Amino acid sequence: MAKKTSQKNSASAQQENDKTTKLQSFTTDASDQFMTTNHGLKINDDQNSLKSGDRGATLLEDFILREKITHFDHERIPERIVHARGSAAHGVFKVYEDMSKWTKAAFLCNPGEETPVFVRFSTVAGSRGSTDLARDVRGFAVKFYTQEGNFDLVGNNMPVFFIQDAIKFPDLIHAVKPEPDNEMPQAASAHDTFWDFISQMPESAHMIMWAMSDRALPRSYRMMEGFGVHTFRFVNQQGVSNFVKFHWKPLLGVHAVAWDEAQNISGKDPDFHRRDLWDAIESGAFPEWELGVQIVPEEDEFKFDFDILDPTKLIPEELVPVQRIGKMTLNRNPENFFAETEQVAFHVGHVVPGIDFTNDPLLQGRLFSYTDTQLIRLGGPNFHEIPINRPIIPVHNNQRDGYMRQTINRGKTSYGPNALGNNDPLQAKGSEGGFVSYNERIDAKKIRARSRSFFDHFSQARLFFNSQSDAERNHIIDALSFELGKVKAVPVRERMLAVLVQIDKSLAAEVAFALGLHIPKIGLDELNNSIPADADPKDYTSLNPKGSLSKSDALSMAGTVKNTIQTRKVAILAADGVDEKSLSKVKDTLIAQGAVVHIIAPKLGHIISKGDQQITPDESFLTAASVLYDAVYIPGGSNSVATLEAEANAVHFLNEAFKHCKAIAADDEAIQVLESTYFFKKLPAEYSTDTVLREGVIVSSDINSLKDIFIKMIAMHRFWDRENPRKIPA
Ligand code: HDE
Repeated sequence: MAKKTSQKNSASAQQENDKTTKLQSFTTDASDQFMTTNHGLKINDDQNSLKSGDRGATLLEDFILREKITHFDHERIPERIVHARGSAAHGVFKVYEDMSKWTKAAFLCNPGEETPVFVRFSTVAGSRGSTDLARDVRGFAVKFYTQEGNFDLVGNNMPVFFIQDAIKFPDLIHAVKPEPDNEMPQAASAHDTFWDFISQMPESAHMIMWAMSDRALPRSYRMMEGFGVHTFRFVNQQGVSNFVKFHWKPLLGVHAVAWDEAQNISGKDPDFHRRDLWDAIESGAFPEWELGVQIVPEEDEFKFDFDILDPTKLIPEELVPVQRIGKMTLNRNPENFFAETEQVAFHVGHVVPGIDFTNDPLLQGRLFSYTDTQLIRLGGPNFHEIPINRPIIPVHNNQRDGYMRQTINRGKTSYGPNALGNNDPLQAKGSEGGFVSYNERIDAKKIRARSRSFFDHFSQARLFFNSQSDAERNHIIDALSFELGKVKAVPVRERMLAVLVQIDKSLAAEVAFALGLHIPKIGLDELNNSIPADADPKDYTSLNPKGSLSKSDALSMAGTVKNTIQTRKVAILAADGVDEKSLSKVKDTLIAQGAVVHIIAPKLGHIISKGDQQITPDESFLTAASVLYDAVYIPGGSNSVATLEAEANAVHFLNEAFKHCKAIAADDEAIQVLESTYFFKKLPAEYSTDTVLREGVIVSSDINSLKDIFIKMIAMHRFWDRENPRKIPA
């Protein structure tokens, strides 16, 4: 009966690696197969249950019905308490150069070696079915299936965190999740309990700047940075340890959408990021990131004006440059969402020899949480046997049994030492690849307290705010005004203003204005529960304010990669009578440069061009929306132009594209469509390439130069200056 055993994904461009090949033995494909019960019995009628006569009751005997319904009743498992909504992909990682000077991790020492990876991106606060475009931190969890076991780099798209100590994590998450009495709001931090907590946690000030910035609204998972957040250790063969921070740098640059756009996308396509990742991989446009490391020698541990163990601090790239040491490429979509994306279990404690932990108190707490959470979520101690979680190398130990055990362990002994079983499995010495914890000296008193070196909560929040472009800074102010505006309790808003004023007076003043409030005078000790009673306010400043940076360019997205239009989505608005030359010249050039182009017409089916060609639109104005595209072009052709001008949806499309600061191009013949928009009056009368590149709108009869400039405009991504003087809500 088994005519086929397994089948690969449809897109041939997708790649296999050691892990995906191993997964094949667990995959099944029903093409050309008979339907069976879970026990292999062929089913002859899956439409009707077994009844006592035509109109009689269903018989308890119907084991086929019972099996089917019982399995269905048990299909759901608990969603992750955080990071419930996610999307994942397979890929590979390759190191550029031998890193053995710093670490003995074999996958970082052999430039020829390809290490399979599985990467899951996520939002944090929302449930499994919530929108991708929530204002939120994004998870960026990478499982490396190395020859020495799995290494999980369980990071986020922001380099710092809200709290310094793991003991506050349940409070943080209870505060941000929907409120417990009415389960509102979903996937949003804009509510009383979140800001009530944050306003009393000044240590979250730095992370709040990130979360209120456009970093919380990525254009794509493929266009965000990733960070390991904590300081880890690299340990080399000689046992020498250096501190290390991990970074992921996307080759397509770091790009965001506007807040108004994000809210619209949430309605038009809540799966926007999931679809974007899936489509890119299906089409062979494989997402790529470089792995970066910042390495700090042990002897430099105390040379910074912050504590490198404090997860609310980053190491500015200006102080310790990020070395790019390898590349990750995601080149294959999962076969099955539940089996892979949902059941994958990451753990910050999955390390390989050469990578070790530090005493960062947040990291230390995480080392406990990740196994614990899988026990309940995946239902028992054998979750490591789920195919996606298995290492690519064999597992041998004396752990046995438990729910859903799959491995059939041979032999009598499941203990050690054992003489009966030859003492197998053997312990591996360090020289044989056994993991040996870094020999850190510990000599301390047991205390329940916060180190004073963790007390400066505002210097890096200020550094972040000061490092933003004008537009990015305005977006932070708008985001805070929005979020605190949604808070009903005025004392919470006021306490938050008292925190913001510590970061930047103008920031606090602008938010206070939007809220119609004055900035209250509240002492820090009233704001911060973790401050000991004997604390002195001078403890809450930087350890070395004079040594601090005032600006770090790496913290702004303004200077990111802007030289490619690869995978950007461009809409071409057209109707019957469109000039096919004007359309195809631009379309073909954009596609040749790697953009995704959709023709959008008043209705689906086909349109007939000026030269009588039949063109099939990809979307109609009903199914498409400007917020799902990065740029828009209107080709010539008088009939098409007249139809679009009269089509309210086409004009709305353009108005929205302008409002969200996107590149807009029109054939000279199509200018009358632009004339119907609200922004036409704002455009400069005379054009030069310079004005066009500043404004992001081009109208020209010279299609050749139009397409070249349009490409530059799309590469720039957004023309945030258009928001000035801040009359456009975005
Ligand atoms: Fe997590 N986190 N976390 N976290 N985290 C989980 O583990 C936790 C933290 C991160 O795609 C949970 O398997 C504690 C920082 C990602 O499957 C849970 C603390 C960072 C993912 C958990 C933190 C992260 C998780 C929920 C404070 C960035 C999704 C489901 C001490 C460096 C992984 C699960 C995936 C998931 C606990 C803080 C990243 C409950 C206790 C900081 C990307 O174990």
